[in-house]
Parts: sequence; C-alpha cells; structure tokens
Amino acid sequence: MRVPRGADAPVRTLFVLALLCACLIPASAELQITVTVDPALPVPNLMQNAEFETGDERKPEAWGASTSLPRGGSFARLIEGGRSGAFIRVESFTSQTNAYLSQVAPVEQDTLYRAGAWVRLRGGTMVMWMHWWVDEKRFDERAYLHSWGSAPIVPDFVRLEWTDSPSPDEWQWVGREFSTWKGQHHVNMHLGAYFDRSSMDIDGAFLGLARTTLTVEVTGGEIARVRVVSDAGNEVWDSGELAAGTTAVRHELPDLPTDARYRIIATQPDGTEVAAWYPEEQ
Ligand SMILES: [Ca+2]
Repeated sequence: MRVPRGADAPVRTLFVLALLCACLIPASAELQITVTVDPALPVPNLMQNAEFETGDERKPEAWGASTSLPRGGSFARLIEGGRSGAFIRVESFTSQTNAYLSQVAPVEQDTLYRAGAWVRLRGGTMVMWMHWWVDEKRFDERAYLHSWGSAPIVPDFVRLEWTDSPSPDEWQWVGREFSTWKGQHHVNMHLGAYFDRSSMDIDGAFLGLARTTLTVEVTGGEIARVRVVSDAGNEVWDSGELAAGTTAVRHELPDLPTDARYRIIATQPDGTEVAAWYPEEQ
C-alpha cells in the first residue's frame, strides 16, 4: 500500500500509524456464540429400563409382557446383538392374539411428546400403542410397521425384497408425535405384535418432550449474518445480511424438534465463520 502522494509530514506519520494499528488488530474479533435451550437436549427419556439392559431371560425389568390369548406368543430377553446390548425378542404364533411389552409412564397434560422404539421386524405387524383413560374417554395413539415376512408365500414364491417390507436385519424406528389431553397425567406404552403372526426384536424405547426453544446469542465483534441449521441439513433460521456495525444478535427459535442437533454459524464481515453445535455431543 502506498502513502498518498503529496501528503505532508504529519499526515504521512498518521497514515503509517494507522497501517501499524491495522496490522496489530486481528482481522476481526472472535465472535462468541451462546445457546440457551429450554428444555435442554437431549430431553430425558421417561421410560424406565428403556434399553432393556436389566431383567430376566423372559421379561425386562419395569415392563409387563403378556399376550391376549394364553400361550399365543413368547418373549425372550437376549443379552447380546441388540441395537444396544440386550433386546427383547417377541413372537406371536397366531393372528388371534397380541403380544405386548407395556409400561406406564408419567406425562404432563396438554403437551406435545414423541415416543417410539427400534424394531427389527422379520414378519407380521409391530405396533407402538400409547393409551390411557381420561375422564372415561380412551386416549389412543398408534404407529405401525408391517412386514410380509410371515406370509406363507414368502420366500418360496415371493421374495421378501419384492414386497414393501422393511429389511429383517435392520433396526427401524417406529414412533410418532402426539399431544396429551387436558387432565392426562399418565400414558401406557405398549410395544409388540398386533394380531398378526409376527416375529420381531425390540430395543431402545423412548418417550420424551417433542419440542424445545433454542435462543441464540452472538456477541464479541461485528456480525454479518447468523444461520441455524439442523444436523439433517435443514435451515432453521437465517438472519440474512445484517446492518453494518451489528455487534450483538439475539434470536429465539421456539417449537424445534428435540430429536435433532443444531449448528449455529455466525459470519464476520470478512467472510470468516465461527460455528458451534448444540448439543455439542451427539
Ligand atoms: Ca438394549
């Protein structure tokens, strides 16, 4: 960079000083990202022994295990090979019965939850059935997964992969969101076979709050733009180009799914980015 031509001595000294200062100060101050989340992530799992790691060989601790038809099915707790360690193998021998693991959990009334479990389904119909009685009305929320693997024509005449069945070797998430009713303080989670000759493995049950509020604050220097992106790559918020001289940004993002991680990306005027994950650990 050249000193302006024709500048007299004092101006020239000032210019050199200005250059010196510009070299000593970093390109821009490091931005700080602060994230406040209510409720914090990951939200607590309200199911006890959700990973089935304790119990005896037939039944996980804290869970019921029963069929509607006596001896219509079986339950086995296997201690290895699950999505995490132990898991439960559920078989139902006829379409005349259900075969359910069940557990009552406390919930807040009038609140959005998400619930589900991981399932490896070889054949038949798996249901997650959430129910309770509230003022003599039945609260009833369900999610299903079906596999043609139990059909007599599979695999001799029709290969399983020709049907719209899940892979019998992969864990599938079966779950949904639902709102509890006013006056409802419990829900009874049922996981298992639903009136279909079925064979499945179940692990990793979950019930927890479905939504959180994330408040993002960026400070510590000049900020050109702030973005929030989920770990699935969905854009949650984009501040757009901020006014020159912006040195503080605070933005509240309500109703965000609790089963995600969020990346906050703050861009400085020179284009450099400062980013942070929430939660930090997966
Ligand atoms: Ca497990």
